[in-house]
Amino acid sequence: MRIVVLAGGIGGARFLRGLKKAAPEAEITVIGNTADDIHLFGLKVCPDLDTVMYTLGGGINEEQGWGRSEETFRVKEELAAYGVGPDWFGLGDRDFATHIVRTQMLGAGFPLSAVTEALCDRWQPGVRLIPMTDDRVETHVAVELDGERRAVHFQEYWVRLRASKPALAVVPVGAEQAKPAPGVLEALAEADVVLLPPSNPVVSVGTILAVPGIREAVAGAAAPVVGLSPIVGDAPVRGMADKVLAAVGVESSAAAVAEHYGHRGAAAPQGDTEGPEKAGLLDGWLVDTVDAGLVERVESAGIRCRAVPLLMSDLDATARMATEALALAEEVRG
Ligand code: FO1
Repeated sequence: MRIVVLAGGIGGARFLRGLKKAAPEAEITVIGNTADDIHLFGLKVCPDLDTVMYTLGGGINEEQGWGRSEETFRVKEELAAYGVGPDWFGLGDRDFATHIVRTQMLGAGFPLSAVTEALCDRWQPGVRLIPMTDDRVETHVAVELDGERRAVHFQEYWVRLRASKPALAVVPVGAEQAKPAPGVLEALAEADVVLLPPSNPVVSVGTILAVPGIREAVAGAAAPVVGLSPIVGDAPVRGMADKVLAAVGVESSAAAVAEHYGHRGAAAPQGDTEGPEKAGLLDGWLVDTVDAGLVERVESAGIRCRAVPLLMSDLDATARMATEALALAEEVRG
């Protein structure tokens, strides 16, 4: 079975570990978000690609969900001693090696997709990891700082500001000019199942869908499309999805996120984002058992909905979620 997953960082990576356990025979292709990417100290850092690669390859710092295990920070300390910033982004010594190899290969003319494949040769994540695009896309967030509206890089918003201020706008800069990376559209066309994992619907899945052609490829896929809510109760399981959901006019609820993605048979509601009508994506949607009361509302939008435990408390729990998602995909397969 060929499964394609549009994944962001920590939530998506943890889900993928469960999916691999639930479907060990499946051929999994991950379309990874690259709009979180940041250039630091002359290096290109790809947080979401690295989180998937390290998590599935066994090198992740488990409690953080990002960065390497057994990390040290000598280089970071030396950079600070030179007064070279920023100091708010925790790059460890082992992690620096990944960014050095990546930047060296990019500098030699290899596209990000080829670089990612080369890095995965070492980590053997057990999935095919393709960046959403080989072109540069970076999410910037508009916030009010010192009384004026400023655009900051997503990582500065997320890490330095801790998403402590409302996001007035979230813009994947460069998305309009970006092209899907080689293999992305083919994987979606050939998929037997397409999954939207519990990643951030705005700054992870949303940015992947912002690359021209990808949203249409998901909406037009022969495969059933099933998503898992990143919101349980009225709060994100992890991260600060609610902060950026507000920026696109979506309430922080499992039903609102499903409506935001839209039902595959219809156009997705625009919310307060302008622009051309967007194709709806979902055939099925999983909400947590605490949100069982929302099943009817999601189904009234034409999206088949089931309430199952969605807390990825351990590998078995995550594998059960993945199994439920695959079962729902079979149920809605037209
Ligand atoms: N997140 C933090 O909250 N603090 C950090 O210092 C930090 C450093 C960091 C370094 C490399 C990397 O790949 C990820 C890092 N992250 C950090 C997480 C990152 O902000 C998020 O994983 C994604 O961008 C959101 O999914």
